[in-house]
Amino acid sequence: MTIKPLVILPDSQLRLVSKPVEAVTDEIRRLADDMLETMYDAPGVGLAAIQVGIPLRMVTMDVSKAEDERAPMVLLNPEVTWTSEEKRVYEEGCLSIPEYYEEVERPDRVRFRYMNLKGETVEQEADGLLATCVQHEIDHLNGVLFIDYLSKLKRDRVMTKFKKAAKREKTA
Ligand code: K1U
Ligand code: ZN
Repeated sequence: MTIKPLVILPDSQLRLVSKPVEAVTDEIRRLADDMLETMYDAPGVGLAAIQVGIPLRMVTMDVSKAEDERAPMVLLNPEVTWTSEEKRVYEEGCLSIPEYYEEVERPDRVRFRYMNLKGETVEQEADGLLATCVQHEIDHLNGVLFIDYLSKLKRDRVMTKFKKAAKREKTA
């Protein structure tokens, strides 16, 4: 298993629309292991493949609270199939936008469908952090970032900050 480098804002890869996973192969299983290891190391509760530079519709998540009881999830081609009318505000972060957190409003509950690593189709309902996280991760597959839900002023500020940081890194 390998910890992969994270793609960081303003990298344009984060705006790509990822391609479906066609079949569960050894390469996909290896990528799932690497993504889980990268997510736990960060640490984070979710990770989309594009955040490690792979434009495939693949997500890892673990929203379990106890550190000694991991509950890793690997979602291939996940889709939201239903959202509740009720909304919920959660302070979100993103491993591709380090140390920046803002409140985002999203549907409180969702139903989502995905293929697991056994090639089975799974449909499940989520609330709480799992509901927020799965929506955040599916957004990544479509090139959408949580800062897109903020005001233009906030989004411009964060973009400027990360563009400057990337420029400094280049000249260092
Ligand atoms: O996709 C990502 O960038 C991962 C992101 C997922 C997420 C977090 C919060 C709300 C929505 C989506 C993160 O994991 S950011 C880090 C984080 O939230 C966290 C880190 C350690 C422990 C608990 C949470
Ligand atoms: Zn993110």
